[in-house]
This record gives sequence, C-alpha cells and structure tokens, in this order.
Amino acid sequence: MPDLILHHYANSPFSEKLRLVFGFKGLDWVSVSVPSIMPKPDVLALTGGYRRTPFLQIGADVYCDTALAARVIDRLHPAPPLFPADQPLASLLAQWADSTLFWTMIPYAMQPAGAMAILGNPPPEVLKAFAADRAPFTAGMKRQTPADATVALASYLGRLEAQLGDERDFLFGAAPGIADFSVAHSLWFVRKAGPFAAILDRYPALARWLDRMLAFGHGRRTSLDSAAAIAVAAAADGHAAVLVEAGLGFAEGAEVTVSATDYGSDPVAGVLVGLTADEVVLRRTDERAGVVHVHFPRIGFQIKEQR
Ligand SMILES: N[C@@H](CCC(=O)N[C@@H](CS)C(=O)NCC(=O)O)C(=O)O
Repeated sequence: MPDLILHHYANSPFSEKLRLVFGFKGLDWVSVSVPSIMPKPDVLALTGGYRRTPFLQIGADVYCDTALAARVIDRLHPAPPLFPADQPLASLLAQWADSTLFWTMIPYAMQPAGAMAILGNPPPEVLKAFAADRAPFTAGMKRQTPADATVALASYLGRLEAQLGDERDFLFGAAPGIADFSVAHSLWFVRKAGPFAAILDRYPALARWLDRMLAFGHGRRTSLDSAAAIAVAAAADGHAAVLVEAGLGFAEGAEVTVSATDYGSDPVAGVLVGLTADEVVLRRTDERAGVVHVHFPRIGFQIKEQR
C-alpha cells in the first residue's frame, strides 16, 4: 500500500478534516509540516504553485484540495466508508460546509480575541504578517462582517442541532460520512477561539456530536521533513493511472493551467494527462521533485489552455 503523506500544519481546519479521516479509518500516515504563510518553496516544488493547505502526496502524485484527497483516501482504504451509499446528498452538504460554513466561521472565530487564542497570543509582528499573507489570498472574496457572520453561524448551528435532535449519532444516521468531517473541522476551529467558543454551549447535541467526531483521533503518524518528501517524489516509480476522457473540452497533452475559482487561485501550469468529471491531472517537472502528477477536483477549479 502506498504511503499517505499529508502536508499540513496543526492549526489548519481543512487539515484537521483529513487528520480525523485518518483516525476514523485507523490509518498510518506520514506527516510533513508546512508553513502557514508564504513563502513555501518546498510546497511549490511539489504542487507547482498551489499553496493551500493541506495536500496529500503519494509518491510522485500530489492531490490538492480535501474534496479530492478524501476520495483518494477512501478509494485506497474503503473501510469504513467515508461516502456511504445511503448518504447520496452528504457530499453536497460537505461542499456547503467547506465553503459557506467555513467562510462564516472564519470571520466569527478570527475576531481579535479569537485570533489571539487560535494563534497562541503571537507578538504583533506575527499577527501582522499573517494578515498581510491572507489579504491577497482572499482578495477576490467579499468577507462577512463579524456581526453578519455571528448571526449566520447561529442560524447554521441551529439547523445542525435540529438534524441531531432525534439522538442520531451522526448527521445522516448511525454512521459518519464526509459531511460529518466537513462540518467538524469548522467547529473544531470555533472551539479554539477563546471567548468565541462559548457559542457551541447553546447547541448541546451538536457539542456532543463534535466530541464524538474528535474522538476518532488522528490515526498513527510518523514525521518527515519536507526535503525528504520531495526526495520521495523524485525517487517514485511512476504515477497513479490517469485518463483524459473524450468530450470534456480539453485534449490529452494540452498545455494548460489549473486554478481554484474561489480564493488562493495561484495557477499551476502543466501538461494535461488526466481529465474526468471528477478530476483534472497535470504533469509537471520540478528540478528537485522530478516528474510530478498534480491532481485537482474538477469542481471548483478552472482549466485554461495556455497560448
Ligand atoms: N477547498 C480547500 C480549502 C483549503 C484551505 O482554505 N486551506 C486553508 C488552511 S485551512 C489555507 O490554505 N490557508 C492558507 C495557507 O495555508 O497557505 C480544501 O478543501 O482543501
């Protein structure tokens, strides 16, 4: 079984989503710590420009975005299932949680006292550097004010509380699925937000559900430094099988860029080697990492032909 290498940092909610998936499935994984702000030369050596956190590496295959990484982990380790067949709408709720809920939670939790608690009371220059890094990262987005976010978050938490009102253990019933993990990472972050964590006290069923989710833990990790992870890619023997399906708008071998459509949209350039309704894959060469296949979910990413 190929080694799962997660490039992440402790305070990252989307990383917590995948760490909990590792715990749920009882997996062994390799942990590479990445910086939380730019520059990230060792990240870019593997991804070709994608800077968001986390990403999953398996040999010389790099999987960007947790929507895709969660599916890859589930494909390689199907039991227990992350996408149970009786939860067909769970991935849509997950998409809502990873976008709307997350971008409601962030302006709520990152109010000054929350940000200080989450970031561990950093000196002002660290806070300033963090804010300066995130400004261009989210430049195209309209951020909610804390007042708007507080109202919206309370409304969303009330809905989630009601869903759990019949004493079910997880959002769609007795077994957790992808929606549970996508909601859990935002609420995990709220719990770290000092005075702002108290909002969860108003939703007791949801707070118990969050305890259940966090009890999955993180599986078993070993650590690797980023240079060694790049060496793993360089030494890898081939890549996961890929295919460019016909009729999806782009031809195999086309020189393209792929970029996220929401935020952190730095483009990754490469040769198109894989395209389905679910995934787009670029081949690129890095002087340290060698020939890397960089995979993205199709939804939420734009493909552009390079001229
Ligand atoms: N849709 C992406 C969102 C990833 C995301 O927004 N990650 C945040 C951290 S939790 C990030 O990249 N922050 C900036 C950074 O780490 O450089 C996913 O599911 O992976």
